[in-house]
Amino acid sequence: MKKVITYGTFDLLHYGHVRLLKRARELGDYLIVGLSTDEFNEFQKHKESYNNYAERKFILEAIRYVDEVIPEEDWDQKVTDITKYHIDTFVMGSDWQGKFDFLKSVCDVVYLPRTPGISTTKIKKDLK
Ligand code: C2G
Repeated sequence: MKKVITYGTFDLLHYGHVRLLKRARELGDYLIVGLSTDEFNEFQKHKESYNNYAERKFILEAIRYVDEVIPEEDWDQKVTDITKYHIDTFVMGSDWQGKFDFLKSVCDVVYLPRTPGISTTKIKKDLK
């Protein structure tokens, strides 16, 4: 079984997120999402999500492309996760291009083109 992992906040889930998850899942047979906790968002990513961790996890688990959701609590947990979950491929959107190349020593690293014209920030702004 080919296992894929990706990480993110996935707040106010939108089609850009779902397109990422779909394409990530298509790279293997099982997709794990490392979901940023509320604390990680607040203190490490310095961004606040509209949906809290439990709500974001509930929504992600309803997505057909997602097989498992684990907490992302630290920038440095990726190598441990990749080993612990026997991950073959690490995936991120292209806005992270190159930022995780150090993981190439432990798995394949794939950056997928980010979906233009949609973001959680844009949704919040457009709804004001
Ligand atoms: N994404 C995308 N297209 C968009 C918006 C987001 O492909 N229009 C992708 C991002 O590139 C990312 C994933 O969807 O791969 C989740 O996006 P965010 O929730 O914004 O994740 P981010 O805050 O970038 O956190 O350790 C990694 C971080 O947790 C990533």
